[in-house]
Amino acid sequence: MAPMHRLPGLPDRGRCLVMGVVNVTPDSFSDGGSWFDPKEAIEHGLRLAEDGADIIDVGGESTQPGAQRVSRDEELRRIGPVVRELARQGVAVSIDTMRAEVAEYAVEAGARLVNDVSGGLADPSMARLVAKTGVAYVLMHWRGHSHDMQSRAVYADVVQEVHDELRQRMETIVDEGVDPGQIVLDPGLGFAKRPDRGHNWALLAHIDRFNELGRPLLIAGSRKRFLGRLLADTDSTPRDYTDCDDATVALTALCADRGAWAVRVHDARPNADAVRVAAAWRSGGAGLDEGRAVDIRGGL
Ligand code: PMM
Repeated sequence: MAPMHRLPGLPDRGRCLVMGVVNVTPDSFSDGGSWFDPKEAIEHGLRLAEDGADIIDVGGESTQPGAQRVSRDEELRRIGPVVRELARQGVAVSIDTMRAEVAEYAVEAGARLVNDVSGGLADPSMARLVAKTGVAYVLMHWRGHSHDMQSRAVYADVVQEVHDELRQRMETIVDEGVDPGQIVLDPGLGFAKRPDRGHNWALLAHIDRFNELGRPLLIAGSRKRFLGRLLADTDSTPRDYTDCDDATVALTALCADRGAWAVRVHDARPNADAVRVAAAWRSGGAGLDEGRAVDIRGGL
């Protein structure tokens, strides 16, 4: 069984954590445009926390396949008020950014986790910033920016290559001064992974291999295309992401049972239920008083 990990500044609830997504973007894959207004984004973050999300991940740049980059100033304008207000209200905020300057601003505004989908490759200053602040850091497997990442999804053995590339990135940022205890690893479902080649399912089937790297794992499959493809109609039309939340919950339960540290999801409540079911399942009921919840609800 994978060990439970403690990360600086983040909750430890003895179970898989739920990270709720707030994309302050007009163009993210599943919630782009929904919370583009800062007030609505803040309300949405608070609602996710009330629904049981332990961490709220705020992003100002879409990374869906084909997406173009936004400027640093625009990214700051989008995430600034949202990070600040959620942190002020006691929420554990994660900043989803590839830019060290944005991460620095967010950490000063109260963010407790830097979620970098590029694993430090997009901005050479990122490792230094993470080392300097001591903040927890998600290092995701990444092969290039979204505009052409799917052309880089060429693997002889996807599990081995993602594993080795993650290990190498981890060694590099540790050489640059990051404490290994700050690092969370993420196989990067959907990022240079092709739904029609089974890459995402191969990675999920081998979560144990990634646990062997000795660091907590974040898994982010919520509403992604490989789920829509799995649930395609008889005419092969992929199911729309709006109808993939039940599949996401199933994935959450399986990842939590396999020892994932956290899952990143768009809909908090059913996934918060799923991680509690998995915790009880894993423990065989140990520590559960009759009639009491597995643990206190996260959030506020
Ligand atoms: N995926 C998206 C955005 N941020 N962060 C991590 N660590 N891992 C991911 O797989 C990941 C991420 C894209 O999904 P969205 O557009 O639904 O937010």
